[in-house]
Amino acid sequence: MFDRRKFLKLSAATASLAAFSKTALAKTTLTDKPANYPIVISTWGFGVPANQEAWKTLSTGGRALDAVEAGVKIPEADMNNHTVGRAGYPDRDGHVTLDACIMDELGNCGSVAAMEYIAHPISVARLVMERTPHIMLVGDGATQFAVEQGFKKEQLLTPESEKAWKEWLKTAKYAPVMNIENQQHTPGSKYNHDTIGMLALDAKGNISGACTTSGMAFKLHGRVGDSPIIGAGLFVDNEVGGATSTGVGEEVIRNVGSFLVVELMRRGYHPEDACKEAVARIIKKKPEMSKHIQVGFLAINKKGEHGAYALQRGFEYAVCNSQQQDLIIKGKSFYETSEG
Ligand code: SD4
Repeated sequence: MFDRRKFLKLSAATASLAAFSKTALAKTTLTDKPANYPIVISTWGFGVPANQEAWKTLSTGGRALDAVEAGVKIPEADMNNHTVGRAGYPDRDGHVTLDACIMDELGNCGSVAAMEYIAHPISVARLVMERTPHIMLVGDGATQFAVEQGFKKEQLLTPESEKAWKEWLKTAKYAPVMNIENQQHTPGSKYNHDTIGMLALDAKGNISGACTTSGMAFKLHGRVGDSPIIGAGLFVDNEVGGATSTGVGEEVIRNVGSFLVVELMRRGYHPEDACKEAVARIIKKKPEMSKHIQVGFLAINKKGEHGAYALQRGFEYAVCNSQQQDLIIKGKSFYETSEG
């Protein structure tokens, strides 16, 4: 909860931010509104079944950490989802490499990146957090750790993904051009969206988050995006709230996007305004590129207030609480007129 006196002191000290945050502050409710939790939110419409799975834990008094892990395992296992988990599209060499991270209310976190052959990277990330002194394992080391922990090693390249990859190879220039995927397939196209980022507040008001993806389709072998990077694709702070992102990870990493959103909320920004400012930073650094790529941020504060903002139209997020378990909210965007 906000301490009003501390908050005002902090606002005064951060003069440069204060001017910008005037509208944000006006929107932030500092009164004792009843808290809106438990609640779980996640990126994109396919977050609905993932949220509903998380809700089984949240609605029975379970921990947010367990909820988000169980929730994102739904799209990870979905054979029709080609951007998360086992049916994800491969990189340009035909390898399915998965990225995921998880973070709890105590600031513990775990992550795996560019991991092959394991269908549930989020669960491996959780075990990195709980059973090793490390935060991040990558590539073969991540796979080896997963196998040692009892995960099944399997070929993840499905016949459908292989077909899509071979189709892409017909026209792909085999050159390491940054974001070539996005030049060929517009933002929000079937190839390049649908990372799931999930944030939950449990009945105690504790927050956790999870983020999992197969990354940009047909990426360079070894490429890692924002999704497994704590602070970029996901960040939670139990004093403030949490944020997650989807879209072109390079631009999110460049701006340490999710950390930025949480820090803005710490200064009193409403979640939507914090996401909007993070999007503005991306545009400021890369104005031309920003017109042609998609990045979306999603955030929630400790009161359960949530919001999102994206570069392009078409971003949406799913919300689940005691009132409704299948709500989808359209995110606002900077380029309102683009095709999402
Ligand atoms: C990445 N952010 O690997 C992920 C991919 C994604 O919409 O979200 N695409 O950069």
